[in-house]
Amino acid sequence: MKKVLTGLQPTGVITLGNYIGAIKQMIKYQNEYESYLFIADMHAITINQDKNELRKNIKSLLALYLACGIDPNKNIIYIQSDNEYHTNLSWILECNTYFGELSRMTQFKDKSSKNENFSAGLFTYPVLMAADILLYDIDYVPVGLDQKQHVELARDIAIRFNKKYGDIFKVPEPLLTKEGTKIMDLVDPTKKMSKSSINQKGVIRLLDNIDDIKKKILSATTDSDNKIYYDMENKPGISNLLNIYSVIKEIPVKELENKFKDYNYKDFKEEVADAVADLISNIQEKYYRLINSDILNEILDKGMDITRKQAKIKYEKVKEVVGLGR
Ligand code: ATP
Ligand code: LTN
Repeated sequence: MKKVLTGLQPTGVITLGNYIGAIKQMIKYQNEYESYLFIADMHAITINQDKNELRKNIKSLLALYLACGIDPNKNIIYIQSDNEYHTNLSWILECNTYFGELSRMTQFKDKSSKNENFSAGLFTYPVLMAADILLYDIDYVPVGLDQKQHVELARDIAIRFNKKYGDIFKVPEPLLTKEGTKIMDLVDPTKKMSKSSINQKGVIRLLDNIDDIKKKILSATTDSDNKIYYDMENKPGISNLLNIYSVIKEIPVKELENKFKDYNYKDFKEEVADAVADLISNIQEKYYRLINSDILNEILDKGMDITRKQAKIKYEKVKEVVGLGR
């Protein structure tokens, strides 16, 4: 069976963008592929984290995975830092990655330009991501558009390593959905909706108050044309709302253009707001039932055991071909 893997960082409450770009895809794939879903806490500390917040976010992210519809019987779910082979392999891969390659990563350029004192971890972050993937012979990696370049780097690293040391790693492929590729900020629809965004009004988080969520959608930036059709370049606000509605309702954008052709913006936004509110209140109801339950630790223990065993085999193989140890 083909294998699929993705991870999200526990850097705050996840957004509608994360849900659509990563989690929703995994919900679909869990029925078709052997699925791995993890909490990328080692990636989270590439930028400064408050330790209590981080710990809280890790558990909260797990409960959100489940509340969104991730089935623990169909996914191997684990915390990245519970499995030391990720960072072990990452070091070996770093020694097979060029400084120039990492310098070209747009996320690094973006994030490092915002802060003078960025960590070395922020720079090597994509290599750890490659290790996350290459440890398990993964076929597909569902991500949003912002992570595509990192998955491509993982491919390059795998191909280069295989050339040098033999056929060790499976070469993974990124999986992107058309509509969900990039959900934009509601206030500035030319910018990605991001967990770490400062302006709260543009970002919908899965644990936001439902009335606030509706308000955010009703006041989303649009244009003065008052016609509803998809044109990301000239009508980014409306196109973004069409994308969101399309993914939630599973109706192609083309059909929606027809459905909404006689709507004004206010009525259209109300329909989008209701769809998002329905989805998220459902998730929240499940989340609050799960957050203090013992089942969370059981799931993580199981995921840790399974992935450690699998990762150890791959890591030992890598050590051997590289000539490390005895
Ligand atoms: P941060 O703001 O801390 O960088 P983020 O919101 O970008 O966080 P990540 O944890 O980096 O979230 O990403 C988790 C997953 O969600 C990744 O697969 C990423 O591609 C996807 N994703 C993030 N933002 C969006 C978005 N706006 N639209 C679609 N997918 C997204
Ligand atoms: N860098 C990713 C999270 C992440 C990931 C991965 C995604 C870490 N390792 C491996 C897919 C595969 C992010 O910030 N979204």
